Amino acid sequence: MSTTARITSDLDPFSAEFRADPYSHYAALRALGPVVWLERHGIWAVSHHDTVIAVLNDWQTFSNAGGGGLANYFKEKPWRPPSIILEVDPPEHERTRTVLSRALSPRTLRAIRGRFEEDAATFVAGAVRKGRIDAVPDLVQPYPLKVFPDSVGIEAEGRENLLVYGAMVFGSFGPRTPWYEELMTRAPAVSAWILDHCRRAALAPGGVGAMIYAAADAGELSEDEAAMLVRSFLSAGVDTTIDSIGLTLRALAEHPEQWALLRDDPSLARAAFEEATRYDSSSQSLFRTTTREVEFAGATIGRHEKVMVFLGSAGRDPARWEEPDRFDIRRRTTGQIGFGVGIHGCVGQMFARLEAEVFFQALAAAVDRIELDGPSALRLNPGLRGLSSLPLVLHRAS
Ligand code: OW7
Repeated sequence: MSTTARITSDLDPFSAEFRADPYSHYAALRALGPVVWLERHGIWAVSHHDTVIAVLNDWQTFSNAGGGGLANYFKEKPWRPPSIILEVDPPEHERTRTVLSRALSPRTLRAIRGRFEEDAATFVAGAVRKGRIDAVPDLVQPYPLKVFPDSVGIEAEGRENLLVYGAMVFGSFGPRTPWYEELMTRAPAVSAWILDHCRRAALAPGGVGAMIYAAADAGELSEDEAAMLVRSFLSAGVDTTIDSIGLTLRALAEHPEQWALLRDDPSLARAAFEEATRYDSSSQSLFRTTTREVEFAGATIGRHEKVMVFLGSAGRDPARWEEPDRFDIRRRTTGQIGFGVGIHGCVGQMFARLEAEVFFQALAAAVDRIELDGPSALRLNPGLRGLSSLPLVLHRAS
């Protein structure tokens, strides 16, 4: 018989207080222990850098087939057919992952970079001309919302559906709140638009979406699987990059000396984004579901239980990072896991890095100084951390 006393906490990672200042709550969680039972939701929390990595590397025990969010697909019906890359384990995962990795490979990125540069320069020029902006609607949202669907090969009309759908996908990672139920009243119409745009005929030739259908033509996927993988692009490709670019911009605006480093040496753009992904990742947490009872880091976790894994806490763990709460774009960020790690580590991370690198290089070339022009606001989605507002004044480079 096991006599392990479980460490419990009444912290609610989905509460407004927690989300407003997750980092102080992570410190409290880490102090309680590497594995803590969150009694409010009946789930386990893993918050230390080393144990987060251990969970993510043990896919046999900590499965993705139980769903990417709080909902337990071993016990509940999913809100949509599960993702065939995120919400599956090997061996099924291997084939779909291979196709998506190839579509998002360095060769694709080399072909796309020039268009990213043109679009970034255009959006940055517009924002600089305006000077006083809300950076979220004026700059941070429009750029990914153009370059990502352009790359996939989605028509220009109706792209706002991508934002609503993304909100649903990541909203579904959290609890069933009134906010979620209200959002989901739009699910039938928005899902129909999304699925329509996942069809072969809806995708422009030469795009990343068409590359998925080329894999179907080569016999690697069925036609339905190709549509489901395009759905994964449209689920995970837009909000994530909007939020991570927004949080990076805020970190730079709040640390003028770091902005000055980047402005004086735009080759630091990639490093700045990487450090921001450690410091304030748009993906703060994700879920695994146990396939069996397991002894893990001093706790006995039962079979088919949900484990909430805090990437955002791993990035601030003082056992791994020196002065973890300091934003320092010259830091060595090796070991940064804001994109996750292991077989489900973000398949689009090179794409996201390129988008961000090009964006911050364009900004560094055009802007001398960034002035905060009021408080920023977080957006209310339990599955992603990001901003709904970031008032700034951009002072142009002379
Ligand atoms: C998908 C955790 C990021 C995701 C998120 C949401 C949806 C999907 C993947 O990965 O549909 O594959």
